[in-house]
Amino acid sequence: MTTQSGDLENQLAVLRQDAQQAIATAETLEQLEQLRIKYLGKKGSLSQVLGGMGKLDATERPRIGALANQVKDWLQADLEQKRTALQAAQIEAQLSAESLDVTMPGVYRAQGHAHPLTSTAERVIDIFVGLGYTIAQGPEMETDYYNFEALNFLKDHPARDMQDTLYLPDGNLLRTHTSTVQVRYMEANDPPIRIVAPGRCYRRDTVDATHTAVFHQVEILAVDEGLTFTDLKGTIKVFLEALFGDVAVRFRPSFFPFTEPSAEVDVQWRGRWLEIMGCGMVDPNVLKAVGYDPEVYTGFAAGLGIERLAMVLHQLDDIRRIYASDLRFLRQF
Ligand code: 2NM
Repeated sequence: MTTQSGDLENQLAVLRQDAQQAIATAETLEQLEQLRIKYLGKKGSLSQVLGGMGKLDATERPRIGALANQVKDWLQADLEQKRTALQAAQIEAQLSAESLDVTMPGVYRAQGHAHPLTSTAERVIDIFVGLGYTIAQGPEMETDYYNFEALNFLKDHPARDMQDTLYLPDGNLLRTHTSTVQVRYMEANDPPIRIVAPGRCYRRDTVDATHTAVFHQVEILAVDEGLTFTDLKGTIKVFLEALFGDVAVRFRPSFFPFTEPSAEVDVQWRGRWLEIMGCGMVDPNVLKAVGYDPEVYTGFAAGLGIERLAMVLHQLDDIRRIYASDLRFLRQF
């Protein structure tokens, strides 16, 4: 061994030790890359040591060359191992930084929902919309004509009494039913028609467990050639079964100024007969008033009170709860 080769061997040993130490303590992938460049790069330490090989005896070169390659392989292996370890640590750190504590209590957000009156009205409306009916609406302030006259109420009908109807100072009134909407719709449209008219109504009632001055109705109306009481009964049966499931339904003769014949409809619900709606064949006088020929067209109509229906469906005993805005009550729906 010459002095020069021994010197190179020494340099390689020192380089290896320095490099291995530095690689072992590198903390980031960037630092590791800097070390690769420093030791194994084109102008790195190993290249510099090998630069001295030119001065070696030809007999010594293979041995030193092989040793240098070995050092290079060791360092490359160390770099690779460290890179893998640092990458794993980086992923680990990222995962734990991004992890969610699924046991942490959530942020409470109050979740509102439809008022029982709204959801009850929507159930009724949806059933008729499903049967092909169109929703119709109209004003709450009405004239005597649309609320009574066109609907075949006689001039001295008790419903027109100041004690039953809320009149406005100008002679107009607050509608007592949504039949007003049906009259307006018939005036503006030719048969065949099928409409469902939901809306707020007013009556001059004393408030008690079953009455409020403001209440809500849904009324339906169909006018076409050849409609009969059988069509009315079938439609109501389909409607009530959609609402209550498989219930017994009965029709009792009744009277309304705007229908002839007229009937009250009862359902047997939780073992009792409950009056749930009114209905009838539209009176020819009503058809005449809107310009329909009663010799050509017949119609059927029905109406129900939403508050009353909500009370039946939810077993409420006092209509005033519906309007009390008591959250303890409303949250139950
Ligand atoms: C009811 C009961 C029976 C009704 C009648 C009409 C109209 F405009 F066609 F004449 N609309 N709604 C009617 C019929 C309403 O509610 C208890």
